[in-house]
Amino acid sequence: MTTQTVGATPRTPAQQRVHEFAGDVIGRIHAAMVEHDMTYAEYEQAKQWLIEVGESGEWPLLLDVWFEHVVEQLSEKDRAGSKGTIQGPYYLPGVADLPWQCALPQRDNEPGDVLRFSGQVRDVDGLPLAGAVLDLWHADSLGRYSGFDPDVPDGNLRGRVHTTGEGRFDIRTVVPGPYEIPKDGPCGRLIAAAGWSAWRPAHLHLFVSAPGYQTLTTQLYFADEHYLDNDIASAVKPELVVDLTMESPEEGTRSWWRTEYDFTLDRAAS
Ligand code: MBD
Ligand code: FE
Repeated sequence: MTTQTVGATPRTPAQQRVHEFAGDVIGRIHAAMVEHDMTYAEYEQAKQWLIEVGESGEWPLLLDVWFEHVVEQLSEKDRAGSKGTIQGPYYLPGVADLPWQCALPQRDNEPGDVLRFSGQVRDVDGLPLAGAVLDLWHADSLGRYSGFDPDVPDGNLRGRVHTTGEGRFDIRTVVPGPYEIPKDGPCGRLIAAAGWSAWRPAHLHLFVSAPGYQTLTTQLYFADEHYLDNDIASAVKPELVVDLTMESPEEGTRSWWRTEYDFTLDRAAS
């Protein structure tokens, strides 16, 4: 792309980085338009689609589905602790504070199988961490997030779990369902127009934090589930896929799924 400096003033280093990145992005879009011989009708359609992405509020969805994984993978090289992955668009702050052994807020008769999720937070040397918090959020068994789906009560399946002095937690929730990008918005229309899969595999979202340590942003997925190999958000890593085992210790009691996962955190940069 041809660009001009403003007058004869040399660019500052910050301007230079914007110039190089934004200029490169614009130039690559030009190249795609040329390579695919874009028509004027297609240009008008693309323009209208982009306007609708904004009007519908789907920019966070679009960016986190198609772009966040790239910057997340670039950020990985600075860390030695547990694998992370993208945050996605559905985190909400200010949820219920919960003790180390707890049930996430849920409806009476919350649909889905019961899931017990336990483990420990440690540093990279294996030392248990005091004061660790798991900020957890996930979709219900039908793939719907509280705070974003009007059929799910606020705060459902979200909580800040305060671990024991040795970083332990034991959380009862339900197994989430896979998530489908909404069909009625511009992202869904693009997916349908291109013939792509609109699904993310079922997952739990977590921020794992402790004083003096880098907060880990991650997700856990379930072995043998659908869409692990074609996540539309490209956010699955093999280290994040956990096994579920069925437990039902007493005759006549309802059984549940169990998974265990230990998190290791990197020290904060001092
Ligand atoms: C999700 O639930 C999600 O986690 C991401 C990354 C994108 C869209 C929906
Ligand atoms: Fe999600």
